[in-house]
Amino acid sequence: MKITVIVPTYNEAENLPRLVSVFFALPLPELSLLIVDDNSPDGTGKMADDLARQMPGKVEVLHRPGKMGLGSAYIMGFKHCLQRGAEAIGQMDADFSHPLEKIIELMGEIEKCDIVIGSRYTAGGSVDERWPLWRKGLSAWGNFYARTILSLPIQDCTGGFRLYRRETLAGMPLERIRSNGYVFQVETAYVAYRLGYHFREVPIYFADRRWGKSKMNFRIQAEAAVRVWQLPPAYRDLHPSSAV
Ligand SMILES: Nc1nc2c(ncn2[C@@H]2O[C@H](COP(=O)(O)OP(=O)(O)OP(=O)(O)O)[C@@H](O)[C@H]2O)c(=O)[nH]1
Ligand SMILES: [Mg+2]
Repeated sequence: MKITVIVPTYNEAENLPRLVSVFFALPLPELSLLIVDDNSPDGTGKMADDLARQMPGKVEVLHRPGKMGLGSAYIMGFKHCLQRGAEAIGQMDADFSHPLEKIIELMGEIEKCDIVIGSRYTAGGSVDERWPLWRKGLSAWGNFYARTILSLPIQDCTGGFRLYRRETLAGMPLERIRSNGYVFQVETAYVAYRLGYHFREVPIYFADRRWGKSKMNFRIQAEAAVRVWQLPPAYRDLHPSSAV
């Protein structure tokens, strides 16, 4: 199976080279990486180009002119992967929060469903004990909030470690997806749920970032709180037979 994992980056120079070497040390010759960089001031984009030159066919880079948010970076990446004929498309953060080796398990599960979620909140999943209490609470509350309002059939709807079948993304109206911060993960999960796609969750341990700075801010939180309520009316027309 030809699998491309998309990694959006903004100021991840301390993480990216390390991430690429750990990623390609996995015993999975069919994997490739697509980096979507937003003209990071710390030179992450240039680093990504160097890695792409060293690993042709394995690492590819898309550049955008400035920081435009996670959501639109993923949409651009999804469209690119679909055009290039990827059979499964993954997504992952650049900061080692997601356990890379679990990709093997995600790949096993994607045979049996449409979307696999690397999940912090399913049985066996957890978050870094170094996370301050407010951050743990916010993440758990955010998940409960979105999951309950939207009746989502998954325990972790805000996480960014996922694997989609090609057909799943190809069936989703990607041009309608508007969220830009982490609520993008909720919006894509909701669209998939409305379309009747099947989810599976694989428990993961989510590690706090060790290098680089968080991009989390109040604006991203506020977007999430409001956007969740906008999703049911925005996607009222979607049902299992309306996959595009
Ligand atoms: N291209 C692009 N990538 C972004 C943008 N914002 C965040 N990212 C990347 O998206 C991933 C998740 O962002 P993080 O800052 O780690 O967000 P988080 O995991 O919620 O917060 P921390 O781990 O606490 O920093 C990382 O790989 C970031 O570099 C953006 O505007 N554009
Ligand atoms: Mg992070």
